[in-house]
Amino acid sequence: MSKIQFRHYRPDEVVAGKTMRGWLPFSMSWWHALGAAGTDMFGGDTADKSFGATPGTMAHARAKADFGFELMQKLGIEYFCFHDRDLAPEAATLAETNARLDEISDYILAKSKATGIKALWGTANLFGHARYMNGAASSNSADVFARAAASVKKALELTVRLGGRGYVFWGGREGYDTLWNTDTKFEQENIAALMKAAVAYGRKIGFSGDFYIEPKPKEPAKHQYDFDAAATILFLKKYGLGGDFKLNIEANHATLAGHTFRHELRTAADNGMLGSIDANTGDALLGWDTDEFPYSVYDAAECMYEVIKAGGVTGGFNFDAKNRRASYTPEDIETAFRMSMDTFALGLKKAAAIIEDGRIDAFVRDRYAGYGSGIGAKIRSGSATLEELEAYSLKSEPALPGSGRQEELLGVINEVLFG
Ligand code: XUL
Ligand code: CO
Repeated sequence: MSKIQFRHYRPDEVVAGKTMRGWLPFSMSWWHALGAAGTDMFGGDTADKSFGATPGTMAHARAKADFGFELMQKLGIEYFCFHDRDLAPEAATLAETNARLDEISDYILAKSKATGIKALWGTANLFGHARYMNGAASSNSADVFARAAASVKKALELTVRLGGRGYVFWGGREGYDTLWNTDTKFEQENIAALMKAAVAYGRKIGFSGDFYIEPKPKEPAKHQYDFDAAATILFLKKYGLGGDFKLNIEANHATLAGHTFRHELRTAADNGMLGSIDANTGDALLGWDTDEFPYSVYDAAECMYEVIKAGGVTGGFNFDAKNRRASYTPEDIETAFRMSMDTFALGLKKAAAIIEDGRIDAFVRDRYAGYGSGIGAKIRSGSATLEELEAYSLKSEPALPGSGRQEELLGVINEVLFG
């Protein structure tokens, strides 16, 4: 029994015109909650995630599902995310692997029907097996490409079967370590080809949700093609995938790219591509993907401000987060979820309060007021020529633009957040 209880998360409470549950479709990640057991580069598992069964067996796959559904029910979480590999261990052949996935998805589907808990999104693990050492769709081996495509096909079928809202591509090894052995254009064309084939097959089997790319700049590859939201959007538009794809923005990936989480959310939203969120956080002092449970109310308020402005996400908030190595008990898992769900609930309330307060939005609106009439309106309409703008400028020198008032606005935010 966790000592942390919800103080802010009330699923049916209406905030900014929608219930908390509507703004925050929370999701459990199968790989972290039911898989990650504390192993790091320097030591093995600290947590026991056998759930009373032998790891690597189908009995263990079922035991994980049992624990996962119990946890989600206890927390009021209505969605889960999965890789094919999280659900059942890989077998010696593809046919056998697929049979295992059929078996476990029967088991999960029965639980889903009984509880109403569904998949938020599914994906294929195209980075763990040795065959993917040079990437999956970006591999130099056409046989590996074909095998990756077969896994995407199966993972799409599982996603549809388990009611998934979305399907994710995270290109862990879709990148390069040295340009001396890599044809980057060739590889990206192949990635686009696999995505196009996935869209065609997904639509054929009745998948009506969004496909997502989850940007990440590095780790495990030194350079990953889906570096950040901007690079990913360019790729999607270049290959004509923009209609079927949106982005799954992960907080820790944003900071790895040298951006803030909020920057990535804004970039996605500006382009109509804010699909889903992998809710976690990194550590400011560590330069890698620590996948911590998010706890910063400030960051959550910034996130929810962007989400409210965008009208919400079409996907959800997947806790792509794991307990710290030294927090190894089952109680710690439940506590982590409660703490982070409450962080986002409070962040939502605070973001709504910032909007309600109105000072920030009014300031931003007024900051661009010069574009409301005269030469500014002409620029906005796209009809101002360089000759015209020169003639205008010859008449008078521009005054300094208005002060950005950054410190004042930060004070306003502190006041709304903390009183
Ligand atoms: C890795 C990561 C993945 C994706 C799904 O950094 O975030 O777990 O979310 O493949
Ligand atoms: Co993720």
